[in-house]
Amino acid sequence: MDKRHFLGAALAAGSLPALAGPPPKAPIGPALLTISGEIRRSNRGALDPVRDQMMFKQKLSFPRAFALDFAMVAALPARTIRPTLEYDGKPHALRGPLLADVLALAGAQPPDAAKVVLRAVDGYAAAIPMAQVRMWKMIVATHLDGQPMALGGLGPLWAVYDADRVPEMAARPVKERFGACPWALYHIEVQA
Ligand SMILES: Nc1nc2c(c(=O)[nH]1)N[C@H]1C(S)=C(S)[C@@H](COP(=O)(O)O)O[C@H]1N2
Ligand SMILES: [Mo]
Repeated sequence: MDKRHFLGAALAAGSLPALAGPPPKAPIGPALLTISGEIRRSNRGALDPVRDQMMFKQKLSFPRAFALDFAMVAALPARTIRPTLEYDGKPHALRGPLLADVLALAGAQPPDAAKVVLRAVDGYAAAIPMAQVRMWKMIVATHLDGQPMALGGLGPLWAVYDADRVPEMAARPVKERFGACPWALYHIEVQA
């Protein structure tokens, strides 16, 4: 086996030191979040224009991706934030893993200058620099006030942050704080 083949095999098995741990598992439940782009681990192949209708219609394309079901997101260490939401002007508890940790599961540790495109099922998308993802400690929320969030509501996954605790955002009117926060998040593209 030459060096390149060895590296390929090691990557496929997830056995490089930086990617230590068991090889990536495919989701058991329906995939709720698909991560593509600059990732080093994958558990599914290329976008399939037949089976991946919505992603196809939204003009996504990838040679491979990392897909997560709800359990995979919920299994990551979670934190709780309490931002004031614009929909009722009241603070709410939002719980979920750090977005950066979700990306790390796909073997993505993008530099601060790289952008991630957070895409929602209604086509809303926000391109956010990783520096901001880290500074704002953005999470992928799985629960609102202790309950899972409906598809058709704000869920099942919502990329969100604690706007009240980020001074430059807390200074803005509440309606201008969440442009970077797609609810019904279902796809993340990690750009170079
Ligand atoms: N899925 C989804 N998330 C979204 C939006 C949207 O249209 N769809 N709008 C964004 C914007 S621009 C803001 S200011 C807040 C609130 O948007 P809304 O007032 O349209 O709900 O949610 C953000 N997240
Ligand atoms: Mo907005």
